[in-house]
Amino acid sequence: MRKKTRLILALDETREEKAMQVVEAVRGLVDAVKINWPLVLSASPSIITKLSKSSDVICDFKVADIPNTNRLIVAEAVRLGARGIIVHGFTGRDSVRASVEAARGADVFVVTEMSHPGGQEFTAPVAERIASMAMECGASGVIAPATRPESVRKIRSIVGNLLILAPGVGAQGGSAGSAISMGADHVIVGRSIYSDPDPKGVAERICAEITEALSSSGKRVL
Ligand code: NUP
Repeated sequence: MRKKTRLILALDETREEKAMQVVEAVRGLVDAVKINWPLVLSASPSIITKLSKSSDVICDFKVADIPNTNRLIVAEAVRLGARGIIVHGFTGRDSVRASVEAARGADVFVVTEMSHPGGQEFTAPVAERIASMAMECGASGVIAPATRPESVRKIRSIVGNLLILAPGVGAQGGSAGSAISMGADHVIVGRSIYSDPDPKGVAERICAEITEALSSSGKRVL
């Protein structure tokens, strides 16, 4: 996936017309658009194809099933134009491997620790095991919580050069700068951008924060 601004838009806006306006407003400021069930269910799966004509689309379907069902879901998402897909890791390595195979070169991102408070209950204790399993299975990257930068740091020490995408910035309380400083490659931001009257202005401010974090941690801005 492109690593230009390192910002990924989480487009959970369910009004399709409004969603498309937000995409237009932040064009050039985001490396990818991540969509989830709210928009896919309200607009129909063809929204994947529509968005993929102008952006890299990540389908955040948190696929969590037996290998055969994972394979079918991932293959359909890729057929519709997804450039990446998010799957759960707790289902085990056979399900994650099946997802990577079905993706046929598209990126598979595996959820480690979830960003909301409940993420500490069951996902945090197994996050590091899931991260190393994701590596073994050939995933392109993992999802780690911007709400707990220390967890991002731990996951980075495990996954080497795999991509880390960090949701939880803004509405959930996390900061883009801290997540990037702790080793995230990209931050995922939804409500703070699409619910704001000035999505472009918010995205610009987040991009500036990312650039600042990258330069103060000595990483090159690509
Ligand atoms: O652990 C996760 N936390 C999380 O928020 C894994 C995710 N995939 N997400 C998704 O990121 C969530 O479903 C939503 O689409 C987005 C965050 O949106 P917001 O809290 O910035 O509005």
